[in-house]
Amino acid sequence: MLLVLFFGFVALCNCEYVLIDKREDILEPEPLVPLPDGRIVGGWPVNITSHPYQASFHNWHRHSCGGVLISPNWIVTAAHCISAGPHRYSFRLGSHLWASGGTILVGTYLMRHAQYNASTIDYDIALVRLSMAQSVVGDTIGYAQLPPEGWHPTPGSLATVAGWGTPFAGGSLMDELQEVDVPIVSNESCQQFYSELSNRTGIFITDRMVCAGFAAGGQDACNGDSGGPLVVDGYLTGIVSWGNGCAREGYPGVYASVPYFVPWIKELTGL
Ligand code: 4AZ
Repeated sequence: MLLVLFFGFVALCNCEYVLIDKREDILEPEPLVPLPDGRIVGGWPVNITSHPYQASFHNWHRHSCGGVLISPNWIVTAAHCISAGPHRYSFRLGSHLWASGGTILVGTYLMRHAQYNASTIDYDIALVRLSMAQSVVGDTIGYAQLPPEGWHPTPGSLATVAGWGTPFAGGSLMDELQEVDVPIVSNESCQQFYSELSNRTGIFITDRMVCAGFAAGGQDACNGDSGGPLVVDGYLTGIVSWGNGCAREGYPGVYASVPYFVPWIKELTGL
């Protein structure tokens, strides 16, 4: 019944996001495409001051994804990181350790992009409105900078991705924040890398995605890094989304394209 109401609501309001509140807890989470795990592969530990906008997104008090603080009231993350209402989630900011330090925030509204599609991993972006405004704290908590409209990363330019993802299949999360540098790959060549997989799975590289990685692999984001930041020239450029495994030769990491979503983010947040 609630399910019917919910979909009716979505259909009627033609809204740009799906507001997930407690009522929708009864929705079955859509199955995610099984993705191999790993971590920030080939990276190094960093202090939070290198990424003061980096949040650890907790599900029942355990790190499950990354998140990015973009203003006093808003965190950006991946849509696939959210499958229930806000009561089970919290965010740690201002610490290079996901399990301690800094400060804990909670969200009042979780907004997955209305066009998010779990089968194609398209529109894999979500906004979280915080229950209380978070101001800048020294050099440990700050806001990521959104790119100006029309800006796009140049293929080949170096991007930095950060997170607490696990080190290998079946491994544990990293205690300390890690980062790694990976070059931006054009969507055209990324689609070529993924062509066989695309034909097999129906998951294509869309305009809502940006890719980064070395052709030979070796450095990449991985499971548990999802929702976290990819930064180019000081601009938030991507949100960790998916990939065929991690750091594999011929398979760049795939990110939600922040330049594509800047108008959507501005519209919803009023930034
Ligand atoms: C994941 O499962 C995931 N190598 C994130 C990023 C990548 C792969 C998997 C990219 O969250």
